[in-house]
Amino acid sequence: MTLRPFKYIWLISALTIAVAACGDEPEDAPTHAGTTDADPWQVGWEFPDAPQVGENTLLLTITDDGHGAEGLEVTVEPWMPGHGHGSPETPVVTEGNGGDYTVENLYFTMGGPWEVRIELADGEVEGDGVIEVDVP
Ligand SMILES: [Cu+2]
Repeated sequence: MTLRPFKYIWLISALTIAVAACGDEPEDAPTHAGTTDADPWQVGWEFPDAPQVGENTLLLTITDDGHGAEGLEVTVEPWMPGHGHGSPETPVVTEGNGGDYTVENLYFTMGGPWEVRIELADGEVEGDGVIEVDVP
């Protein structure tokens, strides 16, 4: 068996560079964002600022088959399933354009795993979805 040390040095260097690249996120990248189903709607969500204990803002983009869903009744409730409690504050939802909705006064009372439960209704159809948030 012939050892070729140079080959291994190269491999280790490549791995180091790959790991460093993973941790090097652009500063303006969304800190917490994702999508969730609220059948028949799809909900894109983003916390413009990292979720925290206290008051938070959450942006929702709700679509129906790729089209912005306007005029929905959107109800949002924070819930901590591990402790079986919600929040004393009621979130305020404001509709923007093209299926965008802003949720303000989304209040987490403590750190840990939370659910943001979302109920959508258009007068005929109802759908609900859950966003899971880990509050530091
Ligand atoms: Cu709790």
